[in-house]
Amino acid sequence: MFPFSQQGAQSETPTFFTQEELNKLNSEFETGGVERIRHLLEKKVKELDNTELNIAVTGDSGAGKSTLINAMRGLCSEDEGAAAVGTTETTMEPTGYSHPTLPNVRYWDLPGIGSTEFTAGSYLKKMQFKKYDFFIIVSAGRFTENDAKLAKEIKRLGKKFYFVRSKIDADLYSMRQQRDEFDEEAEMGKIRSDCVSQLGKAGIPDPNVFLISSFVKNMYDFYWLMKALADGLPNIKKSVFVLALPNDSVEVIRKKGEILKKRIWMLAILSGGVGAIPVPGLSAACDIGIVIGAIIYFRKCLCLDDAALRRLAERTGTSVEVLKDAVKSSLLGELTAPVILRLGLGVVAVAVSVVEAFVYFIPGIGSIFGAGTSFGMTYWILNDALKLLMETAEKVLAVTKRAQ
Ligand SMILES: Nc1nc2c(ncn2[C@@H]2O[C@H](COP(=O)(O)OP(=O)(O)OP(=O)(O)O)[C@@H](O)[C@H]2O)c(=O)[nH]1
Ligand SMILES: [Mg+2]
Repeated sequence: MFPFSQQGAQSETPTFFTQEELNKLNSEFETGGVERIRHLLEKKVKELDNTELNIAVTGDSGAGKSTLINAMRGLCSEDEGAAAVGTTETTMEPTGYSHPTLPNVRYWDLPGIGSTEFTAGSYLKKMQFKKYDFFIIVSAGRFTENDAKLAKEIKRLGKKFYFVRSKIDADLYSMRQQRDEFDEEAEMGKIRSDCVSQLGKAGIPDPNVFLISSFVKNMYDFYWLMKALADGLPNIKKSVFVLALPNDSVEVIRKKGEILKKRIWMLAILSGGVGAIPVPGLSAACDIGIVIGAIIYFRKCLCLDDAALRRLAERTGTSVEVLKDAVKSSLLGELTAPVILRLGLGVVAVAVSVVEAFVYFIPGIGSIFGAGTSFGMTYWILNDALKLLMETAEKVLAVTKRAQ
């Protein structure tokens, strides 16, 4: 078995590499050491940075498409850059909305097929179906014949689709008002089986229908929808999708942490060795540019960039300063050499166990991450930074939840 193997790793997405790439990494490392794998890692990091994700959201006018897009982007309809909600303007063109910090992730608001004269086939052609990674078909009530036809055509063209029954909060609320006794689970079950049977009659057997509220994301099927969307994507796209999720739960934050952690060893190799720049006070050189770049990227993915914090502060009626003060994190401010230096202080003491992640991949590589090496320095600084930022993200979540 090759040491760089998918099998040896602990989690479901052990690396960002295919088996073939892992084999190549191993043979290159065996023959030429770390210098030989550097270019392969550089290519992989670029690929991770450049991977695009395009998510199509379609459904009739008023179904809740724009609201869902905002919810997935972690925005409220009042936030700057949010998709307009509740407007009567219907554009016939797909409208793209970028993720607030990860511009390669785009959400496309498509006009409902019902508001066009097109057949499913010509509709999809007109909407440039090829560019989307998957489709979300939203309905605020019964799914229509059109929805089913569209789903069939999407499937025929080799893409995935997901049915979303929106505004479930409003439905349950009005039912609750009308009855003395109310069983939410049972009512949701009825709505679900009603959707399933309508779609079944229209030729979609056993569809999975997600009952969601874009306003109450911690209830109903919102989480399960996000999970299904993530699980339906191939390895790298899946990680991009998860990193683009809003930090609605500790679980999401931890999942993001796992994904970001897998980048660290690659960045450490890229930043170490020849060309590494010494940071005054650190025992070994490390490329401070790569370190700072990575921390900024971690902040963006963990919704800890200034714009995200400003939105949260506004929503909870506080200020960014108060929010930052409440979570007391040195990594939310300006990233200077002394701030980085503080992260590096524990390095010598802990570097002995630095091999943890690498033994699974390349035997022998652990030695280059040892105490006092530039690779080890970067590796530990970034590990520390990520750990701190994840703790900060969890604190921010707790503070904002308390304030809501
Ligand atoms: N209660 C509740 N209302 C929602 C939800 N999603 C959307 N709405 C409301 O439904 C109305 C229409 O939502 P939009 O997101 O604008 O719908 P749309 O599909 O983008 O509509 P068009 O742009 O006209 O095609 C707005 O008043 C939203 O506030 C939800 O999950 N729960
Ligand atoms: Mg809209």
